[in-house]
Amino acid sequence: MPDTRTPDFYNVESLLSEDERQARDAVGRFVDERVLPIIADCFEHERFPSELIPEMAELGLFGSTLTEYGCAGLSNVAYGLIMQELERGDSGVRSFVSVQSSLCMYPIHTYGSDEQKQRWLPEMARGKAIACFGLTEPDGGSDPGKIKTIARKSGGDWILNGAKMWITSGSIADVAIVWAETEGGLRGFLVEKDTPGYTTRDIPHKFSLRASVTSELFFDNCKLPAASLLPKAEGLVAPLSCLTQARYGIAWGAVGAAMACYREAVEFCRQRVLFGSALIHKQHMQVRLADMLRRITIAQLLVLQLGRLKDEGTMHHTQVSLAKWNNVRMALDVARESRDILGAGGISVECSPVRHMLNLESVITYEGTETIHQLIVGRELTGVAAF
Ligand code: TGC
Ligand code: FAD
Repeated sequence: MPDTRTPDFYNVESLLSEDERQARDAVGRFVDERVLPIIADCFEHERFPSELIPEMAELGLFGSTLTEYGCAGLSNVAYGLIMQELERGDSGVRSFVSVQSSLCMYPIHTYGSDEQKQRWLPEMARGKAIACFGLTEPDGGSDPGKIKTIARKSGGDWILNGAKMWITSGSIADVAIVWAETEGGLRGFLVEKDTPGYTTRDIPHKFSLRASVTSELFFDNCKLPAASLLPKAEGLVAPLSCLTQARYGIAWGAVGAAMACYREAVEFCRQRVLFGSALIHKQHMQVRLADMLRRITIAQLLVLQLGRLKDEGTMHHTQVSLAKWNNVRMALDVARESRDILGAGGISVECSPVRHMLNLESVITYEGTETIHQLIVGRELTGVAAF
């Protein structure tokens, strides 16, 4: 049985349904048996473990909250727990599933034509087709209302020009969901990988999310058929609605990364004897561990209530911003604290906190930086946009 519960200081377990526990524990087993044994090596050698894709598909992890087209139709709380377990393994693995599910299958399901749904969703649910989401551009990601990628109408086709940067799964994707300005406003397009004029280039030498593929995308006069346009996605609200789905999963995922770091720190403190006693006997160490537990407990309760609101259909995207901000900041602080508690050994790739800490530097930046989420909440409470 995987230990998917430690820490659980407020008995969050008692608030979960049997289905939710089962979904979490199935993914917990997968993470323990298949991800954790290889992930340090993947991180060290900058390799995404693509061999795990078929097993992730078998577990129903792609598009798991969607209905039909081979998707599992799980609750949002179950989805959150899945994200928690995946990120207990590594943010890069969670990121892959987030992008495939929340940023790519969700917009096809929500904004796509029947043909687009039939063409892509079953293949994506089976992990046979991989997708990426291109919104961020080289000149800045925080203000997607000002993107420069352009799609121009040419007869019945579209001609796409521009570039995207920092795109998860970019070079391994069979299809890219690309957001571009048109005469009629911002629209989304499905760009298949063999489209002439579409090229990708991986971004090397990352010190973060090393077990994840991150790429640039280039569009040089790409001719796209009319059927590549997502017909129901009009304006900035469409990509932002996808971000809400992914940010929701990240808020849960961050809890998993923090749980992993906390556990490693507690275990180390039990074993390490200094000045005549194990570190758990030191007052200052107990305060540090207690403080980690406090932060994790608050984050666990925050996402559970967020998930319940999402499942009842009353969640607002500004509530997701507060959770993404709080939980990723919490996880980054807990990872850094755990790294320090492990002493010199804590800088080794063999210990997970330093890997989680470095990964979380990306997580706190992508899907809206911490500042952007603070400003989103600030706008909600004052009515004044201060971006
Ligand atoms: P704004 O006026 O706020 O919004 C325009 C319209 O959209 C609505 N809206 C949202 N709807 C759903 N979800 C959200 N999160 C929404 N945010 C806004 C809004 O109500 C409005 O609707 P309507 O009907 O009134 O038109 O637009 P703005 O230009 O002022 O936007 C401001 C801001 C800063 C909040 C927005 O631009 C923003 O969120 N920027 C951050 C960009 C970002 O997060 N990029 C992420 C790229 S993808 C990524 O990082 C993937 S990493 C994946 C991985 O590996 O896991
Ligand atoms: P900028 O927008 O240039 O921001 C720079 C700094 O200015 C930040 O500190 C920011 O907080 C601050 N700032 C911005 N606006 C304000 C303001 N109004 N007031 C004060 N400070 C401000 N994007 C995708 O589209 N798809 C992906 O799959 C994807 N995957 C990613 C994977 C990784 C590993 C990483 C690191 C990023 C990924 N991104 C992806 C991009 C990510 O969404 C952007 O990095 C993020 O939105 C921030 O954009 P930026 O890096 O251009 O920073």
